[in-house]
Amino acid sequence: MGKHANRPAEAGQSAPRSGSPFKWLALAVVLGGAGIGAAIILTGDKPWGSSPPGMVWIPSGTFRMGTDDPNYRFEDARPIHDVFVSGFWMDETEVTNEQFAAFVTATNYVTVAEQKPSKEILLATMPKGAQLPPDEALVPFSLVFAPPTDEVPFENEADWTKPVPGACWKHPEGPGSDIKERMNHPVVHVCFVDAEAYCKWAGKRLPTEAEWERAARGGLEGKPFAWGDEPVQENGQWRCNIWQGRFGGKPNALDGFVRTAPVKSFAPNGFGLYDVAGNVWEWCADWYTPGYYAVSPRENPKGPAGSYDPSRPDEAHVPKRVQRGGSFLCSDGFCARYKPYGRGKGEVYTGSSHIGFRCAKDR
Ligand SMILES: [Ca+2]
Repeated sequence: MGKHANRPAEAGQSAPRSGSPFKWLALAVVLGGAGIGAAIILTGDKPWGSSPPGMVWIPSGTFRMGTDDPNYRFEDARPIHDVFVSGFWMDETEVTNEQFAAFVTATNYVTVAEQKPSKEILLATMPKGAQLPPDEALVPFSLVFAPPTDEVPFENEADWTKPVPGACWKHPEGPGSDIKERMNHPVVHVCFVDAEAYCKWAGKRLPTEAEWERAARGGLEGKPFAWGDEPVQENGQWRCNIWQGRFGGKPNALDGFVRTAPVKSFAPNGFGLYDVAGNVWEWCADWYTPGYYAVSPRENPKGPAGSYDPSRPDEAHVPKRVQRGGSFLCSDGFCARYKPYGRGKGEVYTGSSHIGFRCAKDR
């Protein structure tokens, strides 16, 4: 026991008396601290107040990013590495036609697919050796999924997507098609540049690839699917909008959808996010390189300084951003990248009928 343990209060110092306001102040501090502690346990680091409309809070945390899945389609998702991601807001659904229409109405924005292609952009983004088309051939167009009548190699996209003049977000299959009955479907035919423009208008931003994967995993560790371990189909019930059967021939859309599905058609993941598997690919903010995981910072990685895609030597130089989540064209038989660790990539001025996005927002 210390020598001053029983020393009386020195002159000029009054010991706290029963009923002193200091005691109640101390009690308030203790209880207040306990309350804050309980609130942190109950809500994570979610900001106080209501959530931005249509967004959910993804709490700060460290997760295991990437996979050791032996499928060669996931070679660029190795190695598994720990990544810390600060909390952020994430759109619970892909941006819908209705939401994108509101943006266009407010801003008169014209998407890249609705504009005559510029020669400068074409020169920067064409595969090596490709010839610039004649000027009269430079008309607005986008790439539309054309179901192949025969079985074709999935890897050769030209066999199953066709450039369609006039195809754009309002006319997803080209002139004559519209979105009147699809206002709650994800917007498509939006390139990276269009997605960024929407985000800026909405006061949001595209998620980083690490944020996207953290969110898509729904708080689960090392699971093969956004919903956990259960197979993608059980008793005829599908857990997401992907492709069924072989690729080619008549589509057999056993999940109910040959192309896009209305958002929220399938159950959300553990964080309350819908359609992080399948439906449409989603643009992320990061440049794409296949080897990034080996050198990635372990805290809030933002991607490499530029892109490089050696899987397509003729277009390795073409600037590409990451896409995530897979689309209605994925299947375990060919593109299995609808899994939460699957990585995709695309040229920044090119959209298509199976690419959309969702937004993130800082606290
Ligand atoms: Ca489907």
